[in-house]
Parts: sequence; C-alpha cells; structure tokens
Amino acid sequence: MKIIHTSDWHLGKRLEGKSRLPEQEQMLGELEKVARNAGVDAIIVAGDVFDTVNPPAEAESLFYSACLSLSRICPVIAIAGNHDNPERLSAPCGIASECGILLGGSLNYKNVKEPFCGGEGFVSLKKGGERVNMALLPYPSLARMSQLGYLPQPEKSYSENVRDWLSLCSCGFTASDCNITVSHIFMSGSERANDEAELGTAALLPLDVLPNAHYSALGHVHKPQCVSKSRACYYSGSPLAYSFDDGGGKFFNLLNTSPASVRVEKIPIGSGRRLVTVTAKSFDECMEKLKENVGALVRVLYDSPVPLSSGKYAEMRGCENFVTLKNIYLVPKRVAAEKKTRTDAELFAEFYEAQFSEKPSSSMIALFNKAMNGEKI
Ligand SMILES: [Mn+2]
Repeated sequence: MKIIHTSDWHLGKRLEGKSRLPEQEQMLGELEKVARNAGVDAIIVAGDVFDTVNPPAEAESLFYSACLSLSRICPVIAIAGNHDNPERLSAPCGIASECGILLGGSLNYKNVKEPFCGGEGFVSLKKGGERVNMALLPYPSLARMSQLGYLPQPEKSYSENVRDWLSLCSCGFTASDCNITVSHIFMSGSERANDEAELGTAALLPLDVLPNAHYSALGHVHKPQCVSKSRACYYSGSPLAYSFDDGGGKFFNLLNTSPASVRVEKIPIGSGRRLVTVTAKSFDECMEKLKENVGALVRVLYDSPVPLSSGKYAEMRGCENFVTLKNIYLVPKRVAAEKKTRTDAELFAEFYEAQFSEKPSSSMIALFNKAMNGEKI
C-alpha cells in the first residue's frame, strides 16, 4: 500500500499577526495532487492539525473541506497533537466516519466504520490481500491520558507510562502484516529549529518507548528527519516553515508498504513562502532588502544607532512581505558610559538632531527641561 505521512499543519497559525492560511490552502491542494498522482491508499496526519485548541472558523473550514477532498482519494487518519483539543478534533467523528475520515482524539476505535476496522488504540486498513495495522496514540500528556481514563501508574516514570500506553495501542499489530505507530511525541535524539516554540513542555522520550513497528509516523518536531533508521522512526516535519530558523526543505513522507516492511520516499513540498531574515543598517537598505525578497516573508534585523521614525516604520510595515523588525544595534560600552555622565538635556539634543537633522531650539530644550521636572507645560 501507499501511505502519506504528514503532521503539524498548524492550520490558522499566524506569523507575527500575518495569516498563513492562503499558503496552508495551497499546501493542502498540493497534498491532494500528490495523493492522486501517486495513487495513495491512506493519509496519516500525526497531530497538530490546528494551531490552537480553539481554532478560528476559517481554519476549521479549510480542514474539513480539505479532508473531504482527500477522502475522495483515500481514507484519512488524523490524531490530536499538543496544539489540538482532542475532544474538539474528534467531535465530528460521526460525520467524518461516513466519509472514510478517522479523527483520533481518544483511544477508542472499536466502533469505526468501513474501510477501517479497529479496537482500543488501533485501526487496520485492508487492500487486496494486504493489511496495515496502525497504533494511534494522540499527544499523551499525563492530564490528557487521565481524562481518557488511562490513569498513569504513579510508581512509574512518564516514559514508562507512555511505553505502556503505546504498547496497549500496538495490541493490533500482527506478525504477518505491516505495523505502523502513529503518535505526537518528542523523541530524544531529534533535532529541532532553535526558535521552535511549538514544543511546549513535552518531555523527551527515549526510543525504546516505541513498540516494534515497521515505521513510526511521528508529529511534534517541525524539522523533517529520521530519528532512528533501525527503529524506522520518522518526523515528517511541518509542511510549511513556521519559524525563521526553519530553513530546510519540507516534505510529505510517502510510505510504500508491503507485508512486514516499509520503504520511505520524501516528496518535496513546493507550497509556502520562504521565511527570510535580513540585516540592514539604514531605512533605505531595509526597503531594498524587502524588495529583493518579494515572495518571501521577511524579518528585518535593524543594526543602526539612528532610530526609525514612526513614519518610516509605517512605510516598512506597508510592504506586503514585511513581518517584523528587531533592533540589534548594540550601543558601544564607551558610549553607554558617556551617556551616564551627560545631562538629560544633552542626550535629548543629540536624539533630536539624529531625528530631524537640526539642533533643537533653546525654547525646545527649555520645554524639555520643564517636562523632565514635572512642571506644567
Ligand atoms: Mn507542532
């Protein structure tokens, strides 16, 4: 069978207030095309479907319409990540199951409909003589598992509890078929982007929490990677770059399964804008670099002692691809020390001159001194 593994869509996510929904829509269109062209038999979304537990309606609308389009090609399986509300994700499971969509927010898959068959913690799919078993564990925080009735054993560590929950989910694994673990967890040995803030407080887990499977389809870390070849443990990564540090390629993992084995192929994703960081020493240079990077989303590191006027900053914000500006100019220590020995009026005069290219008038300085003294002006 052919199965696509993807995760961390974060539908509804904004970058410093900038909507990524058009790119997310484009990416889902691309996924549909890949699935159709490759003749895919199932699509796995390993958590963080949405960016927040209370996603905006436009993100939900995109998810359900994409699921419906994808379900016309093959069954879709999505589990909850730490960013999803598991109950909310699986709330429409009745309607979804009519369309061959499985929304996994719990461990109960006993009543799933065709084409799935399942039990506690697992589902299976059949095609011809081939069967693929999937152990499905949504983001297993202690609180969430307790809510589902899977109480952690207090005498055991968190890792040991996760191992137990995963082993429960793997009870549908069979020796003669292909077995896949699907979860949203943080494996030790995985490499993440520096400013990847999505990972929250999830604890690092050792590889041996994973049951023996032919492939582990994980979500959580946004950088695509194979954590362990021998244990076939993979993060598909997010399909779009969501942090400025995340500069690598983006992929859908295409699994070619046969009884008791999986071959992995990475399908590059063309959708989505690049996230670019530029450094500029003047306003003009900022504008130049923004022009050079039309199409990307740009973070400007501003390295100048001359502050930007509010008018110029507004002009910069007016550029469609501008995301954020960070002042990185370091006041030399000597200057900082000198500033301490000068009066407020002297510092004001210097600032005024830098802003308006002329010295402040004596009446302006008098006004400044009055204001500093708390006098009425
Ligand atoms: Mn995520």
